[in-house]
Amino acid sequence: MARDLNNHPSVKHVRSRPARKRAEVIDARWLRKVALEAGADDVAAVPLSHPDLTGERPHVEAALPGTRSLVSLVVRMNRDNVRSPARSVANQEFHRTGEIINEAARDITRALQDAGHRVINPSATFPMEMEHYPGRIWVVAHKTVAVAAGLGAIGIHRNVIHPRFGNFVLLATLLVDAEVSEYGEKLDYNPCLECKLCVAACPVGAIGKDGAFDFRACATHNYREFMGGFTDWVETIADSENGADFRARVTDSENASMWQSLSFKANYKAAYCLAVCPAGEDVLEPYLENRKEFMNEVLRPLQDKEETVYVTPGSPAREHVERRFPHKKVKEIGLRPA
Ligand code: B12
Ligand code: SF4
Repeated sequence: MARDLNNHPSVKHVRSRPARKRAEVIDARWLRKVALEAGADDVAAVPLSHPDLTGERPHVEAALPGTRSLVSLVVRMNRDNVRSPARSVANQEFHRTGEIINEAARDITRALQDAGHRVINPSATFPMEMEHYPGRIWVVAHKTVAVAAGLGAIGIHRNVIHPRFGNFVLLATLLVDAEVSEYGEKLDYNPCLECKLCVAACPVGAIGKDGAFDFRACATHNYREFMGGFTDWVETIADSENGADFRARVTDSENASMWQSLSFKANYKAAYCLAVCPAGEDVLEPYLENRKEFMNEVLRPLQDKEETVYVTPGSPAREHVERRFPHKKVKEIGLRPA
């Protein structure tokens, strides 16, 4: 038989104090203040009923039943870190910004919880829901939410470009069970300049001039040390006859890089599309002032970089690297699952 809770000390204590008032509607100005104080550089909310979020709804409702609004967060990255041909510098910038946005999201979640709301902050980056791999592993699509909330628009390279900060931003989303007093409006223009520098920079030709995206090419090279590439690396170990055979297949440098990714955080091989993008009011000036110099300082060093580029056998990516970047070393790998 269930215990009579009326005599439980916790229940008596809760009933003896004044009832907490939960605001039915979250004040948008309060939310903005809390978000900026927590470390976000921009924030906007959007109702889950927004027509652009139809595809997100079942995933959001599964993660937090009763969600009414999504709160989109933006945290800036330091531009020249992202642009440096020393990719350890860029990766550190991605990872640190990821930590900052996750911390900010968690702090805002705490503030909303303390104000009486049910609220969650799915990871901005990793971890994700790996039991769904190779399907949709992310809880909520931050780009889709940010665009619906008016924090930017999708550029040719399929990343969100914030009107001021350009694409040098990471995104996060909070799911909350209440309405917000003011929602963001979609931008009425796209900050993308259609300059196609992202198309020219991508080592594997993943970005089409028309905005088409070769997911496989990007995931094979840029994500060499993430899910699919890592699984291929393990399979190479399993397939090798002995140490010498393994060394013939994978170089010491590649193994050291994998060790680094496993020990610290998984490192991207490129992200050159973000690095070269001149869009955004805070970013644009050097490109407008002298395009040639901008190309020489930002685009060319990434194009000229001698590096190993990972492709799947017979892929358009393989043909692209060999034709456009003959000084880069092509390495065929199997992306798992195939
Ligand atoms: C899946 C994913 C990827 C995938 C697919 C990319 C993509 N365009 O969707 C891969 C692994 C290729 C990837 C790469 C990168 N990503 Co990513 N990624 C995500 C993730 C988890 C979901 C993206 C999403 O919503 N996709 C669905 C819809 C909205 O995207 P879409 O562009 O309209 O559709 C594409 C996908 O469906 C893809 N696709 C096609 N078939 C398949 C099959 C599978 C299995 C998958 C997974 C995808 C896929 O191709 C479609 C056409 O473009 C988000 C984090 C999150 N939780 O939201 C980060 C995120 C989008 N990534 C981000 C970043 C920074 C990157 C990289 C620059 C990584 C890096 N640091 O090097 C590159 C950029 C590649 C590019 N030009 O798009 C940022 C973008 C920030 C911004 N300013 O917009 C996000 C928002 C993470 C964050 N917290 O900020 N990413
Ligand atoms: S590099 Fe140019 S074309 Fe590509 S997303 Fe940025 S502004 Fe648009």
